[in-house]
Amino acid sequence: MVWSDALLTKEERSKLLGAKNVGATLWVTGLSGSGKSTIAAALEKKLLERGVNAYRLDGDNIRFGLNAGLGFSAADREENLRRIGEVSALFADAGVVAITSFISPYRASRDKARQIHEKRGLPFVEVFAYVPLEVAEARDPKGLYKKARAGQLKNFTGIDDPYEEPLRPEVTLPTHQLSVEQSCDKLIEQLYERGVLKRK
Ligand code: ADX
Repeated sequence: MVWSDALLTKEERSKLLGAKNVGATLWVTGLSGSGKSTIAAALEKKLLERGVNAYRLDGDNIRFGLNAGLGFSAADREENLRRIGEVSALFADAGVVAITSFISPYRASRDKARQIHEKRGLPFVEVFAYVPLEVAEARDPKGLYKKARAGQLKNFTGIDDPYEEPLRPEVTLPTHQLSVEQSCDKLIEQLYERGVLKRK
């Protein structure tokens, strides 16, 4: 099979769309309860309010649809993230700022998503939503840590399943020390630095 290229560059596409940005993916990774979805939702709103076309791909939501049927074994998580790597690259290629929020516990899966983007010249920003496990566990917004500790939920990330911390994330957000506002500001700054948002 042969890849079929568009007839325009991403700059030309952005110009024709009258966009204030070029497409990119912000890949937010972190433990359950680290604040990924909260930050993704807040950032999406802030970007849209500035007229930037942003769209969230959220782990919980995607598992209802595209990835319904996938569980939490290593193979299923890998497939979950493989698909999201591809889908986010399509969004980014379409000129959207895609914001993914998946635990994405394996370095190899995140690196693969990065490669897909870089191969196609699409900006990829790895964002580590960092909190110590104790903090995530104390937050326990869905009561899942409690279940995992009680042995009612197996293969729960951070308890009896691994989380491989990013080695060189472009942005680290210690969400127990930063407000949602401050986290969003850091991400917006990063988008300017990467040339995803244009300074006028
Ligand atoms: S990932 O590991 O494949 O990236 P994803 O982000 O899609 O995970 O889904 C994580 C969400 O699924 C968690 O926020 C939690 O609500 C739910 N969940 C259910 N079972 C597990 C589990 N065993 N480990 C982690 N999350 C789980």
